[in-house]
Amino acid sequence: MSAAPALQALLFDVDGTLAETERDGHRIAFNAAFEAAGLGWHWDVETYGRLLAITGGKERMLAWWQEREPVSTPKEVARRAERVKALHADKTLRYTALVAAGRVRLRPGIERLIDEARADGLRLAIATTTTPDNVSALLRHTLGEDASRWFDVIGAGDVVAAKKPAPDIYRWVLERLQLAPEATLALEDSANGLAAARAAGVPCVVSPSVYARGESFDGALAVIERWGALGTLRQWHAEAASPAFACK
Ligand code: XBP
Ligand code: MG
Repeated sequence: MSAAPALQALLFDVDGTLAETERDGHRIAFNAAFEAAGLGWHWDVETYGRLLAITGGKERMLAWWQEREPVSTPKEVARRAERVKALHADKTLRYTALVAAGRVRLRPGIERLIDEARADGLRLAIATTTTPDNVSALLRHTLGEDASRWFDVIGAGDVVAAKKPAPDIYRWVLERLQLAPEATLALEDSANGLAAARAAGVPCVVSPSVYARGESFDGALAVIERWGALGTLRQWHAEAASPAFACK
């Protein structure tokens, strides 16, 4: 029986994991951008929940638009992508303003977990689909001015072409950390996030966000209601490499 590689880094997802950002943050910002652009679109809570299956704000808007008014010629598709890019830039400004106004709070237990991990000498990283500006704003306005510097690597948004559930963002982060996936542990809130971590070989603990409750989390090391102590995460990580876990 080979020993589990020691845990060296925690890889945090952002939306739904660090904070419940979607319903009262991103959704509000998308709707405000739609209104400002005079599009006559509105994503209610339920519609937005359905659209979250598509990761990435630009991709989500494009899928919505395509659903309502399909286009197919390369020219139309390119023109629409440009429009969505501008719309998304406006949405990002609106979202970061909401974060700066204190409208998004960390999920219970996250700050303590980060404090414990730093005190314990673990490395921290972020692997997210959301836009880099959103990550900086969230870290600054919840954890403090310097918080971005606590993370050795921040992998976010378009640095990879394929967003979660593709493993690319996890691979991108692991490469920069120069760590094997087994030496890390991902913290995720959704089935798409879990799939991305697992496809990169990263063991993953899930604490479902409000929109993700009811999803299936097969392959997770553990599924927990709220983020708990680092000691428990360490224990699950150590068990992950045991033959007993492999047989589960
Ligand atoms: C969540 C996402 C993002 C956000 C919106 O990412 O899929 O698209 O909903 O952010 P994760 P953007 O759970 O990986 O943090 O509009 O910036 O894409
Ligand atoms: Mg998430």
